[in-house]
Amino acid sequence: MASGTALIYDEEMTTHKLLWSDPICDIEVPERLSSSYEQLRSYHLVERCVPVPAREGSEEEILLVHSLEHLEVAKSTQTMNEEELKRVSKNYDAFFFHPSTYRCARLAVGAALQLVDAVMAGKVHNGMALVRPPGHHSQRNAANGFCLFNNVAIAAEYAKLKYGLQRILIVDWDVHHGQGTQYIFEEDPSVLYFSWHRYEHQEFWPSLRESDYDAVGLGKGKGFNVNLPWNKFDPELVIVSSGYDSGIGDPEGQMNATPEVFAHLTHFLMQLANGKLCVILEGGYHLKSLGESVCMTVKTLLGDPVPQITGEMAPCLSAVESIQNVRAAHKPYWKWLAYEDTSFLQNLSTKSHLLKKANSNPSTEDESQITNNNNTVKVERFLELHMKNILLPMPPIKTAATGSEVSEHFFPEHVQLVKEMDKTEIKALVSGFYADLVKEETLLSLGSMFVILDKILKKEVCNGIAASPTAALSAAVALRHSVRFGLQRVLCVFVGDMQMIPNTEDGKMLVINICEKEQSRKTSCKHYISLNWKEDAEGNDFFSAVLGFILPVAYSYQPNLTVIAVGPNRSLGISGISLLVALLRGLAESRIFAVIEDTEISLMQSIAKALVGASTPPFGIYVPPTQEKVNKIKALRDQFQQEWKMLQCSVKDGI
Ligand code: Q9C
Ligand code: ZN
Repeated sequence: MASGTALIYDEEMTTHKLLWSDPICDIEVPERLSSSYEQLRSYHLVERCVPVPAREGSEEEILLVHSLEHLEVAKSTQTMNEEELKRVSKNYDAFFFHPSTYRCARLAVGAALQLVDAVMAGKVHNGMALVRPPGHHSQRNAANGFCLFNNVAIAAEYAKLKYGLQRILIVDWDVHHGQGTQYIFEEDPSVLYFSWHRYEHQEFWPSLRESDYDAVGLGKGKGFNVNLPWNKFDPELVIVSSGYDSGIGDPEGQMNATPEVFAHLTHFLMQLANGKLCVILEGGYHLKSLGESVCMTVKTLLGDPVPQITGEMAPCLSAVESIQNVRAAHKPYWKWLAYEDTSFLQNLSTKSHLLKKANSNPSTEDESQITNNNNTVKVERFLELHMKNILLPMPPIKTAATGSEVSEHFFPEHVQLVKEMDKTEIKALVSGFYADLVKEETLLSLGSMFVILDKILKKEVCNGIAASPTAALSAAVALRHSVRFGLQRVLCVFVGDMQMIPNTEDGKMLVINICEKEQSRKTSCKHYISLNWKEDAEGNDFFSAVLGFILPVAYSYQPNLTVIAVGPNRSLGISGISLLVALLRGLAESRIFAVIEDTEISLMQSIAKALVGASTPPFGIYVPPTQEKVNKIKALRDQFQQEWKMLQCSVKDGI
């Protein structure tokens, strides 16, 4: 299996630059590339990546997407003087030519194709290409928004042609809508284009009607132009139009995404297409913010722990409204959305943007605007302090496991086997809590549990896995031990029959119990949630519960540690549990302790794989959940969305 992360950078792409004064274009500077690369170097990320050289994209490759005329115009600018360059540039919205622009744009295209080749040939798992000029605004016959050739679109066409792919997902998280990419694939059902972008009801550039949620694609491509993640299209390759202009301090996007947000976006996408992920740079104009965000992306691609997102975990009304609109618009095309309550669309008479204009409150507006054009110094200070908190001390990447039951080869590399504790030590540790429940013969297994848990708590390892003859007891002891150690919030996911539910009253634990049988215990407490779930025969409807309920609750809670316990009579298959573990790595700085009932030993290997960050196996054809299950999730959501606010993003029917 492929491993490693490719990094493509070629200094030559810094030669493209603005020769005259133009206040719209002057943010797209060469330093965007060079300083991002420097930042990667300073975090020692460059040396951890596989260097892949850029190359020139051929004319033939460019013509996969662009017209001959466009190519010829671009080519002709190589020998032009400044006056002529200025004149040609004026023909486009927000673009500038330099004599080296054509060469750089061909390198940018070639870099994207080199990345696709490295990933598809299995040389690496994933990778990132730092390129200029960017691509996603560029159209068949026009340069636009700093873009000459559409690097990502060409990469997708190339992958289809060269590798016979039939399903490619393009995710565009640049702050601007990639209208160029939308136009190119509008009628093509083999490429799903997902973009999220600042829109401001068409006020925000490129200010197009067709950037709205109701642009769902044309003809055969209907349903394949989306603004909503997780449609479960089961792509074979994921290409990211990776703009960082929604980042904090960005003069163009004027939004406030902190660098770790990009770690989470990357982490989500790494679960698709068996991890085949190509990240290609688009926008991002605050040099420091851009550099940090690029580093966060590359670190995540390398499999490092995912940093915690800070701040209030609650969506604003306007965000919820946008998400609901996209769901409604796509309902005819995606089975997943078939249970939507579209009446919501009409109910939107409240139109949050109108409300906001009517009673705009200056004080809160000030607060949300930590940044604007003239306090880039503040942003720099903020980032310096903030990133120090996030990156130091360097969290360990290792996974710990006990070696008693299994041989070393059983686990993927990077798993560290630990020694057990002796009985007296254990006895000392458990005395004081649950001591009466702990029998002599279970002491030993608690011992290995403690060794691993301690390593996690002391941050010697990132996560760990232990087998236990009584997983429920081990988990309960582990929870108590963690809280005693001083952790404020421990998320605990129980799968299977768990006799022993710890006391959650102090609010320092949140238990989500996934079990087959209906629980008698009433779930009135917000820190104990029972999710009654039995996977369907193919075992791939659990996705909806994970994304529609478990993750939003977990992200709202912001745990410091996640404990996952798998007991006997589990109602989930291996792939469901692996998916759960892989996605839970997005929380608690990836700190996870997994304890598995020793009758379920066949799970150990795949859970260990998910813990070290190896990609999850593909899920096969997606099966939408039954109406009964949808209702189940809906009921839980209604019950808990006031407490766990991220549930509001998936509120109303369906997922
Ligand atoms: N007031 C990329 O991020 N800005 N392109 C126009 C008009 C153009 C952005 C502002 C922004 C182009 C790749
Ligand atoms: Zn942009």
